[in-house]
Amino acid sequence: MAVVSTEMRDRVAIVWIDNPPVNALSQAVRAGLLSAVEELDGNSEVSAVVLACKGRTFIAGADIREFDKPPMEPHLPDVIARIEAASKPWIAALHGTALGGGFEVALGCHYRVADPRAKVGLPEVHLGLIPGAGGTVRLPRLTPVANAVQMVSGGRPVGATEPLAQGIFDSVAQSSDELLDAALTLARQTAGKPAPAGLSGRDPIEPPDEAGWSKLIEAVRSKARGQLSPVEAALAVRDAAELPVDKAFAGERDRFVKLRATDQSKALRHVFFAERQTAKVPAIDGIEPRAVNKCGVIGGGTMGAGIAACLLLAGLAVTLIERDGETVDFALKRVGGLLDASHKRGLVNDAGLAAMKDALGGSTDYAALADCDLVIEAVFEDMNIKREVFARLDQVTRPDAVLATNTSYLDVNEIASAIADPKRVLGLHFFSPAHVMKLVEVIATDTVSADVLATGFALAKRLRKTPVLARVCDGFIGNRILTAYRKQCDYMLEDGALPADIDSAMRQWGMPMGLFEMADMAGLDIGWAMRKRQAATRDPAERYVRIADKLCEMGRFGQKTGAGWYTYDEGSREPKPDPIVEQIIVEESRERGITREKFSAEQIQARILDAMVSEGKKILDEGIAQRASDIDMVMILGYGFPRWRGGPMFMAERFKG
Ligand code: 3H9
Repeated sequence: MAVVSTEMRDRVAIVWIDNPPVNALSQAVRAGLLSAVEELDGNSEVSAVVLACKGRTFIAGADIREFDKPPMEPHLPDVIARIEAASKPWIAALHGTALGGGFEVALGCHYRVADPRAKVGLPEVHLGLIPGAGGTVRLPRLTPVANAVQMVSGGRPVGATEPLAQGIFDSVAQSSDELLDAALTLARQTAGKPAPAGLSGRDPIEPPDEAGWSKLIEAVRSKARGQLSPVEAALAVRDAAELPVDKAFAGERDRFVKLRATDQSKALRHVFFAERQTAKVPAIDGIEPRAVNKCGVIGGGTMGAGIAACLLLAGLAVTLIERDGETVDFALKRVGGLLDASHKRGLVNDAGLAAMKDALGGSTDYAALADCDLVIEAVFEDMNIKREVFARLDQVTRPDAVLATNTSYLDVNEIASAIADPKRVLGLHFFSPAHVMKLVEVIATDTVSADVLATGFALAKRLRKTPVLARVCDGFIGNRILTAYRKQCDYMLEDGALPADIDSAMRQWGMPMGLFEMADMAGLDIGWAMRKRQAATRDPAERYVRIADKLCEMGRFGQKTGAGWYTYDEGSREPKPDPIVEQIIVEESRERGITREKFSAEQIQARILDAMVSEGKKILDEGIAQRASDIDMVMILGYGFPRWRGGPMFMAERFKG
């Protein structure tokens, strides 16, 4: 079956692209398109051309897999230029997501007709690139320049009804079924007339003045936090608005080719495929997950409420269990508040919000979970309490109900052994806030059955999260690496660094926040309680840094007490370095007989990365993670590791030796 074929409807030719799964612009598609335009231009029977795609989407872009290979002719910019120069009008019929090179092909066409649900966008920045086939030049000639800057530097696809889509579509079909007819109607209206001038022959729309440009580009730069491509994308649009069009095309191509060779783009391409790889688990390949409609959540604290909101937002019914009536009411209000916030942000409409609130119930009685398909426990991190909860669940739930714990580091095998049939127990480790964070670690116990594990993955997908498989160990993948990261930071404090040195080095590295700022936000008391519990079993030979304990002994628990690693002015969350903390740290080094040495930001970053990588390697060797790229995804999605660096394991592999 040819990836590009032509069908005649009266005097209109429909050029079909059929290259599953997403109609990417492989060499065969580009070659097919080029010969179609040549052939149809020379065919006097044809008066207009509709370009449409089979399957779930219009062209979703260049074939990303080809970026690591030598470029092959015909090149996309030439194919698009040829379409734009066609003697007959070309009409793009857009459905699904017309992205990157796909949208650029549509911009080369003379008209664009859309399915009401279609989205168009230039997401190349997410791959560390900018559009490389005329997108930055043609888009600001179709929609105002400021909109074009936002679309190319932000990368977010837009639908027909969004203000950002202004000017992009010539018409929007009434329904998906009517898309082809709408495109054919437009084709007939234009039939016989010469193709109108292509976008590259027009003027840019509403270009900003010098001050406007500085403002636009600065806004992009500050949001990019060290990533190159968003800024390059904005600069390319500026060139497109200010330079002759052929220079703008050449400049765009030049930036694209240079960015394609950068470490950032290689890292982001790695992340693109790594993110899709996580759900590939041979043990559950072809296994049918159990049906999940009704869920239970035990515990309505921050985590439990977030999980409940996330389940409701995905259309599932939730019964929330708390210990007394007052706590149930409080927890339900908390969940309601999260749903209201989603409604306010436009993520849910009025009817949806009402339906979700109807689907939420609360109880103090575990018997209310009798008809649940799946229950997630999110109570206090204490093995005895968790085992008690599971023993109670064993009595009330259906024998085929899946039981999950949201523990972030406890032994899930031990939790599972609290029930008669441990095959139905697994870990689902959400990250806070659970209804926002994309990561879920799916923890496979030694006893879990394949269909229960498959249910965990299917649920994560339904919640639009990225599931990563981990086996049981203290902290699984993410928290185990975080512990190694934290230890390294503690060592550096004793060896000569201060909290602000470390935090600022990690911010420069691209982390949204430093470790000590994060600890102050989360509260130092929880970790302190855990360290006290572990004191008896701690290996006395292991290096143990006492600074955090000393701060806690002084009642410095972080932001909530106005002081922790930093100090905070009344009502402020702005961390300020505190001379008292410095004094404690310096004294501690002296007591340990350590001569303090200054660390550069690069040294701090290198020590932290090394710590993450060496823990990651152990995690792989022990079979806790399936693959190195899964570890990268955990660190990126759960802990703010900069996406454009590709994750610690990618960096170790790329820069080894
Ligand atoms: C570009 O266009 C550069 C140009 O400006 C200039 C060129 C000169 N290539 O995501 P899914 C695979 S840059 C190759 O699970 P969904 C994907 O790996 C490109 N493969 O589906 C997966 O494979 P597998 C700009 C691709 O329905 C399968 O397709 N475009 C590509 O959840 C299904 O994908 C983009 O950045 C590709 N372009 O989402 C768009 N796209 O089954 C990237 C997908 O083996 N794509 N695959 O795991 C997407 O955002 C989503 O795939 C899309 C569908 C929204 C389209």
